[in-house]
Amino acid sequence: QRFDTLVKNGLITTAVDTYYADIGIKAGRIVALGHELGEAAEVIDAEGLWVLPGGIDAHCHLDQPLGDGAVMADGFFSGTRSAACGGTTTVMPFAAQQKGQSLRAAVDDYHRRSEGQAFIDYAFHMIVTDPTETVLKEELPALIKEGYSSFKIYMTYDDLKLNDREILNVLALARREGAMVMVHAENADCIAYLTELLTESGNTGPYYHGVAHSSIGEREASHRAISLAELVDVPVLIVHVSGTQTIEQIRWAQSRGLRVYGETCPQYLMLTAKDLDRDGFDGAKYVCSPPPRDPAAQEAVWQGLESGVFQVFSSDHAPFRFEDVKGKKLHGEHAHFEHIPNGIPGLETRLPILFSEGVVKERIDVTRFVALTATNPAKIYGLYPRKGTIAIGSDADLTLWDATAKSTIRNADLHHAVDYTPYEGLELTGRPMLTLCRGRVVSRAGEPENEAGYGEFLKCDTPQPARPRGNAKGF
Ligand code: DUC
Ligand code: ZN
Ligand code: ZN
Ligand code: ZN
Repeated sequence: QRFDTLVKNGLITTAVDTYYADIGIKAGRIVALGHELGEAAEVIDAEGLWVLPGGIDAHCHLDQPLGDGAVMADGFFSGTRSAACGGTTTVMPFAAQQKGQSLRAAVDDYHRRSEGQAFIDYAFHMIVTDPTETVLKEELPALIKEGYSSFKIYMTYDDLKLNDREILNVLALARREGAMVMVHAENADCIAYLTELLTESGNTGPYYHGVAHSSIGEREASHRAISLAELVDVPVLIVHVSGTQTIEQIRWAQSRGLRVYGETCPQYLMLTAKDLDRDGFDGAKYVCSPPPRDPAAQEAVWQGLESGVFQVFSSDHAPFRFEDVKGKKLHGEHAHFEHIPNGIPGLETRLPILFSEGVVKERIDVTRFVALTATNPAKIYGLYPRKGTIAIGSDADLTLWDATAKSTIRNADLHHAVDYTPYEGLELTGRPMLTLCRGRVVSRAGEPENEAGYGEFLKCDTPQPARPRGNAKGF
């Protein structure tokens, strides 16, 4: 037989096109696109369904060691299983260096944490918190060549942040070696100053987390990151952009021809500062950094998605349980907002929310949906064209959507290990009915159908924006 699997009669959608064709799969790869392709061992009828590239969640946190006693509820097993049920076929979590630790040790440790656990494929970003001589001269250049071609840096958090000189050093390194730098852009001193004022006046509930993490501090740090990257002449990506002011900075940079990229997340479309002010301690469920803002910010984020200011839409899944971590048992019933772990879950709900709220409600085109959730992250992080598109030679990572199916988000139906979802009760139209990773079914109608250990580690190539202009693979 010519194929292992044939996906027939579906409406294929890529970042640029929508067309009817059958997909022939052999040994986990797409080997034919067309009509009347021939015999297959297994035929999947996709009549009435949209066939999209499997999602790439290029920003999520799984089993990341943390300094402060908090633990992540999801490791690679539950995290990737949950992602698969939401139509995602590749995740990119972070191998985080602790200050004083070698970067190599952090990467090795992260391989131990992920080995044999994953349902779907995965690559690593690194987090660089301690850019010593050895890290800059030896470890980073070697690791980038070995397939870890992107890393995140922080401008805030005492145990993570780099100063401007350190940022310039790592940006220069990224330029020399061809890496993508992701920046958490918030001004640490602005946060510390506002936190002190709020604490003095007794304003320590979850709502004040959003006040302390001001959009002015986010905008200032974003502008600084853009300026430092311009000085060094290197591409940079601002992660988890929360709203209007940072979008203005990114748009300004892009209009000047700078290679500045932007990422946003479901929380900035669906939540506002009001959610942090919910009854009792429930606001803690919505604490993330940067925090959700206001309805005008939500509107600006939608506009940025459609107009191309944003290239990447990620979950920023940060799996902290409410009951024993989000401030309750860890720091008492009424923990200071400073002690509430920053981050919310979202691996499984990322694609369904953007599909329903974006595509079905006609705020973004379906081709833009594919670009934001699969194709662009693959290109920006060096996984394209193996991942992120439907083309001959690409991995058979596919997700088949019923664009009219109705459902309601219930945490009880999700497959992560977090004890809540910030989107409980949200009604959705459109859902992934069948998801394949390298030709193997990994989820069906929202339920997992694979085993831990199928997912492979992916080495990342040089990110496309970091390649010389005019290179054959283009962007
Ligand atoms: N940054 C992230 O990327 N995720 C969670 C919290 C944070 O500050
Ligand atoms: Zn961050
Ligand atoms: Zn994150
Ligand atoms: Zn289930």
